[in-house]
Amino acid sequence: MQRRALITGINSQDGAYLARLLLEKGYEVVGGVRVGSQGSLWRLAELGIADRVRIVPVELLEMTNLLRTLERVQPGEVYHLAAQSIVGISFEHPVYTCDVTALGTLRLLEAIRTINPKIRFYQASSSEMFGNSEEAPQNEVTPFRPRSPYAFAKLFAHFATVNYREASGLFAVSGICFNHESPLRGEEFVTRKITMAVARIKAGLESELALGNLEARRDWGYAPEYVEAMYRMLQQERPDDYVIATGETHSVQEFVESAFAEVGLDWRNHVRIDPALLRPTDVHRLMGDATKARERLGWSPTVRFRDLVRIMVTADLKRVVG
Ligand code: G4F
Repeated sequence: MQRRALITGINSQDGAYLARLLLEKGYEVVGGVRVGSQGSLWRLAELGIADRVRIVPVELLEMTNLLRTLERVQPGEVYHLAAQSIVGISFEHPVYTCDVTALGTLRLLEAIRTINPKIRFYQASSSEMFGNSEEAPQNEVTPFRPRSPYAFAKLFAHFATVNYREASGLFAVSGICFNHESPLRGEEFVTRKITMAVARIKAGLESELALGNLEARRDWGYAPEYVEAMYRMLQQERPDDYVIATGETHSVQEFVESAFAEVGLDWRNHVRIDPALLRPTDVHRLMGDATKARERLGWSPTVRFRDLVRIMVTADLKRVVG
């Protein structure tokens, strides 16, 4: 029988790449999007799979909708990617962020327990949960020190997943993914904001890029490789949690330098620091240790930092100048 997966947040970067991967593996893919967000399916269109997935409305704030959706779709696997995932915005909307990202996950777990506890569940956890960890690199046993409403909402969802696995016996896994980027990343995140600006500046459409904290360091990987890890986590014999990361850390400034260098420009002539873009509390340095994923899932990243910058700048140049 054909396997059926439900992806919440299929309109996101990861949702689109995961949908493509599952389709390649022969799955029937059903994608959940919020009511009113149907217009944001451009990523599926870019990957050429928009007409190969079934879209259903999924509202994480509404328990009855989740119950009905699971009853109707009857998925074997649920990949829960939907969230209020913009860290900066979570400081302005902490309650909404927690309602969607923390309680929304809890509602979904409850719905799975009620409708069919055999459904396999993937939770998109985040390296933001480590916050300003004193340990580096961070792995599955590193203590969490969240620094934003987004991060503590994700932490709630992470432990809800662990608890439903332990207390209710669900096949529930949590992928603690470090930052992962691609040409399908939204411009509200720093990497894509930079590469899009580089393309526009190179094309003469703009001259300046306003940024916040250039010193923050992140472990940036390539999103299509990260969705492969998500898939593998749900195919294991036993459910568990995994860190997914490259093991390298680079500053925002290094990303900026590399992106401008790709098109032969000096970033110092174009970048302006805007204090309004600084967060009340930021995470200074993230670097993951994905040893467990390598050993148990056979997963390791191949796209390195410079490759990632090049892929993203090249794609945005193509978008802007054709
Ligand atoms: O690209 P960012 O917004 O990503 P952030 O906050 O690390 O979170 C992303 O990765 C997480 C995984 O660790 C996900 F869970 C989360 O959903 C999201 O995908 O910011 C990266 C760094 C921050 O330190 C930020 O302060 O870049 C800094 N930054 C500097 N100027 C900026 C800007 N970030 C944004 N978004 N916009 C700026 O202008």
